[in-house]
Amino acid sequence: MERTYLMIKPDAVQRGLIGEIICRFEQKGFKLVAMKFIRLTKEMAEKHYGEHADKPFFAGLVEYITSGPVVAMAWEGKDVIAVSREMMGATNPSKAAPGTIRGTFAVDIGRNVIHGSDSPASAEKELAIYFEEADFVEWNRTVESWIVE
Ligand code: YYY
Ligand code: MG
Repeated sequence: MERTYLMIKPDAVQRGLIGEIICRFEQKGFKLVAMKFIRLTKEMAEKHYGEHADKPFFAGLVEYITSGPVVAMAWEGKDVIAVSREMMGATNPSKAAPGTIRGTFAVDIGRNVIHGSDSPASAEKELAIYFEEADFVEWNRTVESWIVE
C-alpha cells in the first residue's frame, strides 16, 4: 500500500488546527501508520527542503518550519500521495480551491499549514528523515473492507 509523509506545520499547531487537519485524512479513509510531535532542527529542515536550497525563500522557510513544533505523520492508502496533495490544495493558499486544507485555513504562501510529499520518490526521502522502520505501526483496521473493495 502507498505511503506518504504529511506534516502539520508550526502555524497550524499554534492555531489549534491539529485535530481539524488529522480529521480530514481519517475521514477520507487513509490510515495513520506513524506520528511524532517534534520540533525540527535546522539540519532536518535543510534536508527536508533541500530541493529549494537556492531559492530566495529558503532561509525564511527554514526559519518558519523550525520556529515551533510540528506533527510529523506517515499515512497509508490508495493513491494517498496524489490524493492528499489534492486535499491540501495549491501551494499558494490564495490559489488553493475552497474546501481544500490550504483553501480553507490559510491565506499566505509562507504560512500554508501543511506539507505533503509530491511523488513516491519524495515520500520515501521524507519518511526516512523523520522515521525509522520501527516507528511504523502495523495494524488492521476493522473497517478496511468498507473503505477499499
Ligand atoms: O510542496 P509544496 O509545499 O506545495 O510547495 P513547494 O513548491 O515544494 O515549496 C515548499 C514550501 O516553500 C511551500 O509550502 C511554501 C514555501 N514557498 C514559499 O514560501 N514561497 C514560494 N514562492 C514557494 C514556496
Ligand atoms: Mg514540495
